[in-house]
Parts: sequence; C-alpha cells; structure tokens
Amino acid sequence: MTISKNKVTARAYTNIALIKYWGKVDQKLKIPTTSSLSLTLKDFYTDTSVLFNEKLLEDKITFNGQQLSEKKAERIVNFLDVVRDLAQQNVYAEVSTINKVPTSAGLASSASGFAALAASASKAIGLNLNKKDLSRLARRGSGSATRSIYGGFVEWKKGFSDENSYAVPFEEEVDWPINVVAVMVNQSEKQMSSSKGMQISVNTSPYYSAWEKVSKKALKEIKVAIKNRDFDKMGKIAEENAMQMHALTLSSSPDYTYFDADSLKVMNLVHSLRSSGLTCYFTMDAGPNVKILVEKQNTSKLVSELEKEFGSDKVIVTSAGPGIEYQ
Ligand code: 2P0
Repeated sequence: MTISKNKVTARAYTNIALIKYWGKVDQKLKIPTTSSLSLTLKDFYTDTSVLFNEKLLEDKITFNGQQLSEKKAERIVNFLDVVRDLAQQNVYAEVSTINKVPTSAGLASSASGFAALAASASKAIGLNLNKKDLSRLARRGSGSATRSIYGGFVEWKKGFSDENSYAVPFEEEVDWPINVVAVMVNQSEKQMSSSKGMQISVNTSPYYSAWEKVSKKALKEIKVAIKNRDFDKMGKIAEENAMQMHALTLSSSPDYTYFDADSLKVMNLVHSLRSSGLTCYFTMDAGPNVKILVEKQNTSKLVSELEKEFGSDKVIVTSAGPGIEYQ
C-alpha cells in the first residue's frame, strides 16, 4: 500500500431517502435498525480533496475555504482515524471540502460529505476499496453516506455487522423522466442533529416497533413500484414513509420536530395540487426543507405554483444523479 504523493479529489452527490433510515442498533458502527432506499441527486454535491502528509503534526481541515475549529473538525478527524486504522498508517491529512449543499438544512450534506471524504481519503492513503467496501467505510462517517457511493436508486441493506451493512445499487441508470423539486423554506442550521434525534426516537417513541414493521413492508412495495414505473405508487409510499418517520419525532420524549410553518405550507400545497389533478408527492428529512417528487411533464406547472407562494430563489429542480466520481 502506497500513500499518494498527490492530493486525491472525489465528488459525491447527496441522496434523498424515499424509505428513510431513522435509528441505529449500533451507534459506533452506524448499523441501522431498518434498511432504506434513496435516489441520488444531480445538483447537490460535495468535492473533497485529501493529501496525507508526513510533515503534518495534526489534521488540517478546511470547509468552503475556511479552516474548521477543533470542535467542528472532530467528526472528520474521527473518520480519518478509521481510515488510518484500516490502512495501518499513522499520518495526518490535509482535507479541503467544497459543499454545494446547504449544510444542516435537511438536504443530507453529511451524505455527500462523508461519501466524498471516504472516497478521497481511502484512495489518498493507498487503500483500493471496491464499492461495497467504500460504502461500508462511508457508513462509519454518516449513515446516509452509505448510499451516496452509487447513483440512481440505491438500497442500504441494514445487515447486522460492519461486514454486512452496506448499500447496493437498485437502479443506477434511471431512464425515468422524474424530477425532485426542493423547496428551501429555511436554510438555518437545525436544532436537533439527526444522530441525536433518531436515537431519542429509538429509545422513547412508543411507535418505534411499528415503524420497523411498516418500513420493511414499504421498502418491498416501493421496489416493485419503481420497477413497474408506477409513479403514483412510488410517490404515495415515499410520502407516507416520510410522515411515519416524522411521527417518530413527534412521539419521542422529549418531543421534537423538523417541521416549521413553511414546511407545512408546502405539504398543504402539494395535497391541494394533487387533488386538483397535478400528481406530485412530498418527502422531508431532518430539516424544514421539503422535496417534491414529480414527473417531468408536470414539473413546470408545479414550479410555477411553488414560485407564486415561496419565490423563485427558494425552488430548485433536480433529478437523478451519479455515484462517486474522482477528478
Ligand atoms: C435518511 N436521514 O435516510 C434519513 C432520513 C434524515 C432523515 O440519514 O447519525 O446524517 O450520521 O448516521 O445519516 C440523516 O442522518 O445520521 C439521515 P448519522 P445521518 O436519509
């Protein structure tokens, strides 16, 4: 194994879960309680460059051009320790990250962030990981990053150990004209991190075992809907699964929520557009922004309705994106 003399740069795209991951059985290894399924998105991504350098006395981490404080860098340093352990190397790294994802606003910046870091750091240190092992490694940084190794529709098979919890492509090349419209109602950092929130739900929501049961069934059904190109079925299952996840936050002790007033406004608009014949479905993650699934032929109508209400700077249209890319 040889450490690269040049920096290695990788790009990873965020993904949006249609069947959500919300809880772990093992916090350190990030083994989830349930399997999940996502769509990797084209327009939100992270570029990360890594150079391991014998001369450094500590890891040096910059984010969008700014050096990170020790506290903010801690999660990245911990992840680099996992990479160093795996490679049996004891050398510090220079890491620079450029994010094209609003951080901590429920658009899974940790998914693209840790997937890009796993890819660039493992290659820079001389590990030649296949995609399965890269997915396992990305999982150690952030659960949702497990899925961002692949493009298109991706399933994270929960497994039960470090060896067998990883993502597999369900459909990498998506030849289905669908869009995801993100409505950025609020870009401020969230109060409750997903890592913390999901464990409160695991430990206290009386509905948690019901969640495990319904989400297993929904995963099976959405895979059939995707294969059959049944947009209505896919959207309905995804919207229900999102609401069931958010029911876990509301039913936790202490209770918490990622909804804000504008998130509810978007959801109400989706319901009313749907009853007037415009087929679209929403999903929402650990932040107030809402993502709407829509078939391409209906996108411009949906966008104009959203822009009327929220303004054009708040509405971003994207579609299926690729897996990890190296520069
Ligand atoms: C998901 N989310 O499946 C779910 C749905 C948010 C809502 O994965 O603790 O940042 O790092 O594994 O991956 C966000 O949680 O949490 C997430 P950790 P992560 O996309």
